[in-house]
Amino acid sequence: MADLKALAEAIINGKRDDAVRLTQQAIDESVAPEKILNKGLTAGMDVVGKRFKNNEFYVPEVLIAARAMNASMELLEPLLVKSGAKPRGVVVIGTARGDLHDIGKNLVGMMLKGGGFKVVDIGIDVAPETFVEKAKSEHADIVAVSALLTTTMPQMGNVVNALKKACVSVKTMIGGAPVTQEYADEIGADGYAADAASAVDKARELISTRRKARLKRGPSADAP
Ligand code: B12
Repeated sequence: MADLKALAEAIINGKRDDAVRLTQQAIDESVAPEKILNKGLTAGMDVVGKRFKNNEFYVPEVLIAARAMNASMELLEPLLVKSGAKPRGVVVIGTARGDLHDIGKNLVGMMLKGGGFKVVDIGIDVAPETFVEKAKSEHADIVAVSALLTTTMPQMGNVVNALKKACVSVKTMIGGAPVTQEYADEIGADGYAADAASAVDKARELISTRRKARLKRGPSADAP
């Protein structure tokens, strides 16, 4: 019988082959793809996130877990699309203009994917206009920007301003080693998180605020 707890454990321990086998087994037994995602992959990645936050896991363990998660996702993704299951939200993520650092961004992207988000990674050295274009074309709920250099941090403010100027209704989230909550407040970003696990919590919080605001204003109030 399909064992989603064992699948979550396989993700936590980064056992890619076991994760793939258990995912396939659940699919073969007609377990709903959404259930496999939530009770297997996301449940596992949530534990990975908590351990990372508590310094029980480091970058390599997270990357290995994310690799197992990605392998399972490859089997699950077409079924999720077919079943019409909606992701928790769409996140467009990139590294600020002039900045080539992407290890942290990639980790955040992987954790968000594990957290049930559709993640559109637009790479490094991304111009504010590209963030705007992609936010529009992907119907993003959140635009996430990473910066590792003090010299590229102001580019995050440029992204926030460019989105406002283009009237794109989207939440913004920033992060990277030199970034702080104070800086996020200063540039008017909606959220900041210090690490990849907290980024998932923050993204969930932003999505829920966004949904509540939408309900208050009515369904057609803020189409992207
Ligand atoms: C690896 C590295 C590089 C690699 C990057 C490879 C790659 N593919 O990313 C290379 C060699 C290319 C590089 C180049 C440079 N680097 Co460099 N680099 C680093 C280093 C050692 C590690 C960064 C890293 O990957 N950390 C691990 C990840 C997991 O952590 P993280 O990025 O902080 O991400 C976490 C959080 O911040 C957060 N997060 C990250 N992004 C986001 C986004 C969102 C939305 C959210 C919510 C959260 C979030 O979650 C992540 C996971 O928990 C740091 C030193 C350090 N200890 O930070 C220097 C460092 C960042 N680099 C530095 C410098 C100066 C440079 C160069 C200018 C060097 C040079 N003279 O050429 C160039 C700049 C190139 C450019 N234009 O970007 C300085 C920056 C100083 C400053 N304050 O501005 C640092 C701090 C080193 C130092 N002490 O001087 N670098």
